[in-house]
Amino acid sequence: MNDFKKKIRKKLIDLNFDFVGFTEPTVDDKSSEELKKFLDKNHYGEMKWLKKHYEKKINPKLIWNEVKTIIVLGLNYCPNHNPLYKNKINDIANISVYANNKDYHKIIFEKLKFFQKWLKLNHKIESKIFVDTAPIMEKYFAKKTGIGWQGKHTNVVSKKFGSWLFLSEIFLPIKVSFDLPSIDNCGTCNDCKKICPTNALKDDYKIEARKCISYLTIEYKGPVPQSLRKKIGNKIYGCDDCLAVCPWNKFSETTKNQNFLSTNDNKKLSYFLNFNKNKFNEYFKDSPIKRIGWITFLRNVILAIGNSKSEVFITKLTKFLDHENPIIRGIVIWSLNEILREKQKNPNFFKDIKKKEKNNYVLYELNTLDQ
Ligand code: B12
Ligand code: SF4
Ligand code: SF4
Repeated sequence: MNDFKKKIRKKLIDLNFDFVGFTEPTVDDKSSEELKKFLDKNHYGEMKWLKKHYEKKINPKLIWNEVKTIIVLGLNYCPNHNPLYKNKINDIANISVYANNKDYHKIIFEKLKFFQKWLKLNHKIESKIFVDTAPIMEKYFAKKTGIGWQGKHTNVVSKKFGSWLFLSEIFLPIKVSFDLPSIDNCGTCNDCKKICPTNALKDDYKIEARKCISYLTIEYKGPVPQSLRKKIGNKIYGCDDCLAVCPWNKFSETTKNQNFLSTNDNKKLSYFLNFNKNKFNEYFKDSPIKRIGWITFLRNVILAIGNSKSEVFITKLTKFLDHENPIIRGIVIWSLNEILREKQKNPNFFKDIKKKEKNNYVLYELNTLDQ
């Protein structure tokens, strides 16, 4: 390894990155084609930016013409427990591992900025830094550096860190010797595909994002498709099932970064139902959850409450029937019906609501109740 590469690696390891790899800024034909197929099938749903930036994705020079080397960084965020146990506790608000404390984008960005200044000051080299902030095929470049391989759940899996890695990149305008890619170690394992509640991983190494709970609870703002609601269970933000079941996690060690360890664990659904917009913004001010906004968060909480089938929520949910937002009224109707149907109570409950309701979508929810 040349001296300069050693210096860069040391600096980044000193900044507590767990992996530092170097690769060339080109995308091979196979991966460009696969991304194109994904887009042509509309598997991206409402994430229209994925389609819009296709050309940049397959050619990093369209992001920065000077780039000659991509440094890929991995940061271990392995939790101190396997999060799968949470799926079974109906009344808890199940938040995915990456969102249970500080926003990783901000934490990684600070480190990258520090490095960028150091590089300029000490070596007079300009650079560009990214953490999920540009149309870069982060997993593809990660795989090329040898950090791990793209598993059947489509995320990068490492022998050392399992599936718990955040990725980020630095673009350099100089060529530094490239590392070697690692090979696929999924073998005959299909655990991630089997566990996926919505069958979003039907085909090996491909995801139908529109069906993924992470997409439905984070990216998608509309009414969650009725056929997928029950499969979401108690998940109110993201999903980790396919990551958590991966057998390679057995070699991973709990993250040393306190900012990634959970501070939210096992809060009840009722805790969040008592929030309002201000409380939401205040409570999640440093968290990635803030990005989805109060209404989408409330939609998710109410949906999970429907899946809890717990009668204790009936009075509180009823108050949301007058909510100004139709998405909220629609999901309240569905959730109340799930709870009331379970208890075989009051089949006429929704008749009066139907008389008052004017919104077509909410009327659709009312007309499709199967009690
Ligand atoms: C859009 C997006 C999503 C979407 C789509 C998910 C996806 N798998 O792409 C949604 C909202 C569903 C999502 C969910 C999650 N995400 Co996300 N997401 C992204 C984002 C912004 C872009 C990814 C992208 O371009 N996807 C488009 C798909 C089509 O591309 P692809 O997976 O790279 O490759 C596909 C094709 O090209 C093709 N393909 C390519 N080569 C080959 C070769 C062969 C042989 C075949 C058959 C196919 C094939 O198949 C692949 C699957 O369709 C990246 C950040 C970034 N800039 O890269 C983070 C990123 C991928 N997400 C991340 C995380 C952590 C998550 C979640 C775990 C969050 C959570 N807990 O809820 C889940 C995991 C769900 C899952 N199983 O993927 C991390 C993953 C880190 C890692 N270790 O890999 C990233 C890299 C962010 C980061 N900086 O750390 N995410
Ligand atoms: S994150 Fe959940 S819903 Fe999405 S692919 Fe993985 S297991 Fe399926
Ligand atoms: S669970 Fe199995 S198939 Fe899925 S990524 Fe991990 S090793 Fe590969």
